[in-house]
Amino acid sequence: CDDGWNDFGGNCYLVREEYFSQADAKEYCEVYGSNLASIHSHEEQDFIHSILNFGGEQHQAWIGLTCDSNCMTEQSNWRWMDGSPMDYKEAWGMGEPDSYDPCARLRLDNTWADIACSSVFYSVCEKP
Ligand SMILES: [Ca+2]
Ligand SMILES: [Ca+2]
Repeated sequence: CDDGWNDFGGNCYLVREEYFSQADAKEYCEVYGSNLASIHSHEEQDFIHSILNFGGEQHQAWIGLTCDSNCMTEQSNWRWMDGSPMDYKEAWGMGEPDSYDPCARLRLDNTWADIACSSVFYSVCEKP
């Protein structure tokens, strides 16, 4: 992987320590030939959570979780921005998704939760 990127399972991950909306985070990742991270296993979930632990604290961050319609009622409408299959869904937080906002992040407690897309967080980019 390039400098500053973390290697896991053959892919490279970057934690961007700047507060972006999810749309701005997506654009940032694309500039570097990557996407907001997609998560396909408990191991990948834990890895991403681990690289968000630095400077003495755990951080939450945007991942590439988005939704096109009925985001609150249809968990199955959620998808990964990079087009990869939604084959791991166990990380949704209790009761999530629970709002109409089509953006979700990885929280401090290592679960996913939707939130207003204009919220700002660090972000995790991923590329092959
Ligand atoms: Ca991935
Ligand atoms: Ca929520």
